[in-house]
Amino acid sequence: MSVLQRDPQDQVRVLDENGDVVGEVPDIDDETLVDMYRYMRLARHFDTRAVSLQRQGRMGTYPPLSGQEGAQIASAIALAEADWMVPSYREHGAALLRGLPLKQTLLYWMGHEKGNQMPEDANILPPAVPIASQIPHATGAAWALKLQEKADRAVMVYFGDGATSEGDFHVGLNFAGVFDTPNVFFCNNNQWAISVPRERQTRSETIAQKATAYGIDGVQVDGMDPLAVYAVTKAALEKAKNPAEGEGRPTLIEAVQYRFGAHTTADDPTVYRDDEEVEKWKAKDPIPRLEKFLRKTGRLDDEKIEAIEAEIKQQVADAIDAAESDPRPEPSDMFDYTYEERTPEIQAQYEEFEALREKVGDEGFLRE
Ligand SMILES: Cc1ncc(C[n+]2csc(CCOP(=O)(O)OP(=O)(O)O)c2C)c(N)n1
Ligand SMILES: [Mg+2]
Repeated sequence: MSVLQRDPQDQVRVLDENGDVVGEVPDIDDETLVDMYRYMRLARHFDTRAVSLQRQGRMGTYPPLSGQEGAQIASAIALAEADWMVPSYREHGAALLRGLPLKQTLLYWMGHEKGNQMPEDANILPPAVPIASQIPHATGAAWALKLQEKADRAVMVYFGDGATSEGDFHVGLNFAGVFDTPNVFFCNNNQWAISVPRERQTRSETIAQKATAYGIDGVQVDGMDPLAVYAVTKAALEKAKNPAEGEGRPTLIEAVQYRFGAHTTADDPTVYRDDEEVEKWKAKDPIPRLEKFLRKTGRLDDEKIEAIEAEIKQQVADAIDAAESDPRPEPSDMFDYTYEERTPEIQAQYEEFEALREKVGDEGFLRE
């Protein structure tokens, strides 16, 4: 029986907090398991360095992902090469697995238009900041695949718990249900939408249960348990592409997790949540959990971990060097990439901007 055939309240788990097996371990080879761990460590290290760059004034704003590595990496590993990923703004780890270099992610948050240019063969859309706007895009992309008779590819879209209160969430899921599109809707329920807690977001007991109203499958998974996330995502992707007789293609996954850090570097979470709550969730940290499992099962030891640590430090340092040695963008670049030709409004804004730039100079823009 598929891991998806269950009550939306019945959370899928595979590993407990000590890395002991409490569910069904998915079929996944040793190399991929170690890779999963390596990418999770890489995402955490990247995150720490990115926050520090912002604090040093070397980057604009940055949304941290620590705590969410299990959900991001394990779900992205489940994608097949031809599938598509539609991210929000926090999916730096997942995007890396899709082939978006860390340098690009850094450029994006450094305010460089180049950071929006996705590699052509990576099957990934650029980050979406307007909350939930990417959900109908993902449904549309999946519908297009179906119309082109390419529904052997799925589209997985990430969004947060807060996004489920937006109209776009309803539009995307309702359409997917009616048109039976090859979609996986992956909700990273990290308990907070900036300072708004999960219980102020919806009266529903779970987010997964919202799927029922759209006539699609909904499943809740422990989002800090990478093996459970992998199992659920893999099953949902397979069903999207190759449903059994009478099965619908789309699935809503609610990955229950926690963001350890601030919403973005512009936020101070200590004003709206207690340290105690943070500590409680830190005990569920996906990285030590997978590490314990891999050590206990003989797939990882001190020596391998040291090699991984050295490798990821170098990889992140190289990405930072590459991003910082890229020539600074032209300030007027921001007017150039939304439309093929500037609209009259954008042209007027551009002219006003250039006149001001002429008057105060680029240094003047940086003064408060
Ligand atoms: C349409 C829209 N409204 C408001 C905002 C401001 N905003 C940015 S992030 C955010 C919270 C989103 O929370 P959630 O969907 O849970 O995602 P998370 O940041 O927790 O990953 C809000 C309200 C926005 N970007 N877009
Ligand atoms: Mg959230």
